[in-house]
Amino acid sequence: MVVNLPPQFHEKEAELKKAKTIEEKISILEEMLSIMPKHKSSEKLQALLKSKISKYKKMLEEQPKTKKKSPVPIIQREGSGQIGICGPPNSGKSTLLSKLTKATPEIGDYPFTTKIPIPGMMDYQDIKIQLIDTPSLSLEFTENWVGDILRKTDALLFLFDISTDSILEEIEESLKVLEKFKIKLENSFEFNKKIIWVGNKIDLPRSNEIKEIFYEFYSDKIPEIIIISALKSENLDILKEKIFNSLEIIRVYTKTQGKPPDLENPYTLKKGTKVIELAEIIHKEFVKNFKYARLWRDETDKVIIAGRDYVLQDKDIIEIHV
Ligand SMILES: Nc1nc2c(ncn2[C@@H]2O[C@H](COP(=O)(O)OP(=O)(O)OP(=O)(O)O)[C@@H](O)[C@H]2O)c(=O)[nH]1
Ligand SMILES: [Mg+2]
Repeated sequence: MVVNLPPQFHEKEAELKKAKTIEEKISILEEMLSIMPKHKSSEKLQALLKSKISKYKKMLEEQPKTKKKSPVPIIQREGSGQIGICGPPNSGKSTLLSKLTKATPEIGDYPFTTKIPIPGMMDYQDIKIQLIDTPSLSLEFTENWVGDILRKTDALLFLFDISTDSILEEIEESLKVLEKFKIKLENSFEFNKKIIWVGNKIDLPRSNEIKEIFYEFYSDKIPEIIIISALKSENLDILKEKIFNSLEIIRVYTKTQGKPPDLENPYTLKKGTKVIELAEIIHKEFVKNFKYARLWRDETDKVIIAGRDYVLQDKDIIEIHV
């Protein structure tokens, strides 16, 4: 039987021959199917078109996905606090991570060496603090997931090169990225996160002169800056203390009656935590039956008798009585 096909059908047939992508072919074939007359005599042609469509759809499914989205890295939180190391390209972020932790990030004398976040654990006295090395802050290249990681940290360590002539431009651009990430507030020098400002590469001769330029522009905005050499491990002990202080945490050691305190595993708590809040963390029963706590402070033998609302301090030793 002869099938009477409308002229648009033949136009589409011509288009189909020129179509380059599978998607285009499918869409043209579907159009052809919709415009052709549906009756007994066209059944064969309909079936042919349908089988072509399903063949192309199958090809499409089997095609390797070339434009795979790169997975967003996730960092598992560990230790007593989390610090994000961020800043302009080539400032020494990865070098610093390698000096403060056992991590072995790639270090290069060219910008944008670091492509993925690298965590490492820093020992600070008897606790561990997680540091995360991140790709440098650039308006053009930094991906949004860097912002997600930085926003989740407890504080940021902003590391810049204090020996480079382009210090002001570099800091300016990084700050714009932090603004884009909603970490810096718009049109003000305020941040919704604690920032530790660190100038690196003090071992290089130009650093003394350039440090003055930095102070001229930023001393009224940034009250405290720590100057280090990551490469030569200069001032890293001071920096570690600042990192610990930025977390605003305290360590409290517990003891049971008649036994020495457990000095190995302190509880790390937010500054301002009360005795009863620690009791609740240790065991719910302690809250119900709490009578008082015996507390030792400042490494003296003097015993403090503390009630529920007594505010704990770093390095307190506590014995809870129920
Ligand atoms: N002189 C000197 N060079 C340093 C210091 N810290 C890092 N460098 C050098 O600076 C270059 C960049 O160091 P990286 O640690 O890779 O810097 P980064 O900030 O991680 O760089 P990106 O990941 O590319 O943003 C390397 O050649 C380091 O050896 C320092 O304190 N003094
Ligand atoms: Mg790096």
